[in-house]
Amino acid sequence: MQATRHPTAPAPEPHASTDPAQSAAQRVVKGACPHDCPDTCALRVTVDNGRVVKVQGQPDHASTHGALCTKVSRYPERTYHADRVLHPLKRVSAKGDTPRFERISWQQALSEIGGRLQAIAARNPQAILPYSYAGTMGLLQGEGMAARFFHRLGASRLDRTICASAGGAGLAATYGHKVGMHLRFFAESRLILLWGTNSIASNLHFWTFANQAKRQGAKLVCIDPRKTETADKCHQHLALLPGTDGALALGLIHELIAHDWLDHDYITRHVDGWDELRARALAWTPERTAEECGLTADEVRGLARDYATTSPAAIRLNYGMQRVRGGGNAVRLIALLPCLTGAWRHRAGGLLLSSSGWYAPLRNPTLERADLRGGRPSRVINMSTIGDDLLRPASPDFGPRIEALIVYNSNPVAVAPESPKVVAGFQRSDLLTVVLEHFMTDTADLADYVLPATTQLEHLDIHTSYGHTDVLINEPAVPPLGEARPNTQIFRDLAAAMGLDDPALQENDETLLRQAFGPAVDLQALRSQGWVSLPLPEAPFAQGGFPTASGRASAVGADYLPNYESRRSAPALAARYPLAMISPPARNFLNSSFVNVTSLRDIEGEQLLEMHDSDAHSRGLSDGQTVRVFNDRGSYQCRLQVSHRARPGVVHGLGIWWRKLGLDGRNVNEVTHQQLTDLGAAPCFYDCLVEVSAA
Ligand SMILES: Nc1nc2c(c(=O)[nH]1)N[C@H]1C(S)=C(S)[C@@H](COP(=O)(O)OP(=O)(O)OC[C@H]3O[C@@H](n4cnc5c(=O)[nH]c(N)nc54)[C@H](O)[C@@H]3O)O[C@H]1N2
Ligand SMILES: Nc1nc2c(c(=O)[nH]1)N[C@H]1C(S)=C(S)[C@@H](COP(=O)(O)OP(=O)(O)OC[C@H]3O[C@@H](n4cnc5c(=O)[nH]c(N)nc54)[C@H](O)[C@@H]3O)O[C@H]1N2
Ligand SMILES: [Mo]
Repeated sequence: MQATRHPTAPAPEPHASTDPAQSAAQRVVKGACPHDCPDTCALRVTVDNGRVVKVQGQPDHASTHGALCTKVSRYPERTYHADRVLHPLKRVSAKGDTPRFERISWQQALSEIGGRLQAIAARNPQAILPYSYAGTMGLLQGEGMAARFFHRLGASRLDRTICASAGGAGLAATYGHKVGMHLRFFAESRLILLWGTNSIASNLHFWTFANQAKRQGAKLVCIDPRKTETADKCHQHLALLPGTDGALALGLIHELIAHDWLDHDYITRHVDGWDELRARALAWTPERTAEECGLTADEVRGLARDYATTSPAAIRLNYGMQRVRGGGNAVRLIALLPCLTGAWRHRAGGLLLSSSGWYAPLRNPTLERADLRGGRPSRVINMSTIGDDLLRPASPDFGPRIEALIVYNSNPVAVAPESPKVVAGFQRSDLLTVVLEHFMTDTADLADYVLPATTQLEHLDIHTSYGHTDVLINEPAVPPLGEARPNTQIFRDLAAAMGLDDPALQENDETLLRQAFGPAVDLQALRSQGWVSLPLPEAPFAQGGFPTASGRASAVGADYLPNYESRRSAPALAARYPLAMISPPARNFLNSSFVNVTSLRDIEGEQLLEMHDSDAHSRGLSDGQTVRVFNDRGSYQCRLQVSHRARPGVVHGLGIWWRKLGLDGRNVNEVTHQQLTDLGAAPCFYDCLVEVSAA
């Protein structure tokens, strides 16, 4: 299988265009949005006299469709921001104190860091830990060279669970991989369930297709505790309680059975474990389901009827619903719905949570060179429990204490759960922390060394997506600013400084680019058009053929698990902290990225807590007042917004602010916990009880 230019795609633009409307000094460069978002847009970057003046969406890339979100259209503002870190920095103040750094040369930075890492590695390389996530989703500037470096060192490995591993594991347990419907066929659906997704804020280019279906008469139903801007635009909004999605799915299955709305032929041929699931679902009457989910029995019945009797019916599931104890199983139960009704028979029916598994057969598994580890043992640290793990002493179970942390593409001090422990860990004076960054984030503030990294406009990369199925190229538009270097280069330089002489640690970005997919992607087509599409069937599971060992979808063991922290599972805790808190993305930030871009922060205003009028009233709180949000783990202050977007009993701490830009130097993760989900060992950000009082 080879990914090539789509046969119906327009003729490619030349590599650097010579649009007559542009001045002689202007060039247009093909890029890809690097951010952690399902849309992975194709970018058209305009460079004038060596400076990027405009970033736009490529008009002929199907899902980008010439449009960018507000954030990424401001990308030049981020790249040329006055606060960019453009030189290596070394800490000169103690870790609990106001952070102060001095500028040093690359040579000094590399030799000091290299020397300290060598000393630790000589005792036990597993005391060294990489910490990274999806600050860039590029295959090169992500783990491309970093993984080689850490494998060669024999460092601890990081389990990258912070976002999607519960849902990913749920999807893999059900379908065999992270695969689903094609984005474009949502436009032909007659019913779309937008389940745990605020598409208009965080998956805008999906919304275009949903909106097209809506204009052609489709019904749109939003299933989300919060009345989001997406819910405003759907025909119906079901505001269930956080973490009860698995119960809702079982209640729907109950109705499919009761009315015999099942596709028995599809189930017999393509589903394992149906009898067992059927028995479990029969206990979930509409009344019991409604009671668990905080809905009415008629809402449950109506949803089941709509879903079973409208064809084609599609589900856009997103990761918002799996950040709870039972998140993995909830994904399993929801992913089974289109198998029970046979919705998969149609190309506009089925489900999409992630499309990333479609790339797996084409990816070159050796890009990251796990062989460089050479059979040495590898301890695995879960990134979601970094708070606890940084504070853990050496022990036979745990292994060596973490002595060095190298952070890139992530801002754990702001985004990891239970910040009081994360901060205490990063403040350890005996911990060596090196942070590769664009800005002085909360994490960089606690570093020993900060190394200036390039942004997407300054480096080469190649991208996959978890919302569509194209491969994109990102050509550098301008040379690195100041003394910034690509992540790949920083790891090559560190390897050289440490005398690690394996040639794989010196391969350049062009070589890595060729290796990322090998012959499976036509690089010439990729570079001339900017993207290539994977050749995939339109209705992937019309005749079954799931990428499981048996080729059948699996219902074996899928069940509902209530939250760790809820009225039902923890009544004593709920008596003290009666409000369920979720902390979904703010529209104009991307996780904690863009919080320092003034024009975007001005739109968001300040850190907000949305609360229903009745909850505010019973606490004597009023709109606009400063409040303290707290539980046994910690507290933070923010501005109260009495809002119709909140249902009674649920509050929304919109994320993810830089701590230092919060009212009291803290953010929402001060109160979240480090317990892990049922599948995939992910954090439970939206499984969290709090109380709120006047500050
Ligand atoms: N603008 C913007 N876009 C983003 C991001 C961002 O921070 N800002 N983040 C990016 C990232 S990292 C990711 S992983 C993706 C997807 O990121 P997601 O976290 O899936 O983001 P949303 O699509 O906003 O979905 C969250 C929605 O789920 C709802 N929700 C919370 N708890 C529950 C629950 O228990 N059940 C149900 N049914 N719904 C629940 C929230 O109210 C919210 O509206 O988006 C990406 N896109
Ligand atoms: N309470 C709560 N917490 C959450 C969530 C939530 O919904 N609620 N969402 C969770 C989710 S879904 C996710 S994905 C995580 C996200 O957490 P992270 O992956 O840490 O994402 P960001 O906060 O955007 O931080 C990414 C950092 O990478 C840097 N960066 C970007 N590109 C590059 C590059 O090329 N080189 C280098 N060296 N650095 C780069 C950026 O400047 C930025 O500071 O947060 C999680 N935390
Ligand atoms: Mo995420």
